[in-house]
Amino acid sequence: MSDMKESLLALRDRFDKEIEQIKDSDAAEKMRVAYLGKKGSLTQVLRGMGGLTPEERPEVGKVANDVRTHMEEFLEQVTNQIKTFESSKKLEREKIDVTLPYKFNGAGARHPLNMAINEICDIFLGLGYSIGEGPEVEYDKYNFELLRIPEGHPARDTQDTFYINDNILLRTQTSGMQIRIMEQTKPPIKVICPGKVYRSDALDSTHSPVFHQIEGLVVDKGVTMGDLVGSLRLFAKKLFGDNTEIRLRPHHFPFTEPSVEVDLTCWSCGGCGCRVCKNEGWIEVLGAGMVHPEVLSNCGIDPEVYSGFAFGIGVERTAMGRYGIDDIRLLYENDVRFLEQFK
Ligand code: 2U9
Repeated sequence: MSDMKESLLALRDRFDKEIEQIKDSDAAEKMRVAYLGKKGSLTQVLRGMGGLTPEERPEVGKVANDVRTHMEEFLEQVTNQIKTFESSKKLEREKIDVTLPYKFNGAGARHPLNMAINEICDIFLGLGYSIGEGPEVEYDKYNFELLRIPEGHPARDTQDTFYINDNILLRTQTSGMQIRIMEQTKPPIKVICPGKVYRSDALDSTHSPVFHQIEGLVVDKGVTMGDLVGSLRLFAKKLFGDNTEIRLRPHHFPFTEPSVEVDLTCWSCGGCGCRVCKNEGWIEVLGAGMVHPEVLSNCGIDPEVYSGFAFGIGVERTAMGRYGIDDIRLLYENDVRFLEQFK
């Protein structure tokens, strides 16, 4: 028994001498493995406990535990000291002299798409709308079903998208958010929903599989087509100038009735006809209509009591017109030579 106790105390002395020499945390870790690890010296000595009598075991066991605790505590203390020392050395090495002269690389600029989104949102905020944002990964129900686009409807082809599974997809319009708002809020509702939308389209100079929309929704008692026309007219004038007029053409959307496509006076020629408007004098910018009564009731709003209008603005198209950009791809390439022009 005394042999084992001696071995343990000798081991502890050896440990104490060795740990004095430690200079970094790697060496401390090596020591921990060498003494306390599975194949470490202390473990080796303890293996000999099998040969002790039951009376001897508690006494040797206590010495062994004391030695182990001593080693663990000592190692922890030394490791902490080393870490503090190492991190203060690192901080010293990384010290930055903020008084050194620097090279100014110039301030960045907002992306034209964000500029257009901000400009459009500001106009509607000024008209008393609030802003709602929702998920880009959307349930089929919110993107299609509740908007009167059931499975097999032709609009599913024109708005083909990327499916996560049968029920979940990348949204093709931000309308899902407006549906959620209608489900959760009692009218009056006056909201715009800006955001990224996805369609299974090939990239060319006017199309992109990812683009941005701002959709608006107003629901209240007695909302009419006249309110829609007045609001869009005001919006067009604020965005493109006081001389801008709007023109409505009948159209069809499953979620609005009646539905219209809305043209604005050409921002390039003011309506006389030019290359930009293909000599029409008008440019199509958005779609709109009165919210279909079935869409209202799908969301728990009584169409006998309430009515509403909705509109959708393509941000890319608006930004391209507003800032004279002739290829949609320029908006996604992030070429600094292009972006710098918007400073
Ligand atoms: C609800 C009900 C109706 C939103 C609308 C349009 C017409 C429209 C296009 C504009 C350019 C899509 O990005 S684009 O290609 N949108 O023409 N959007 S009405 O109607 C709604 C929205 C929400 C609950």
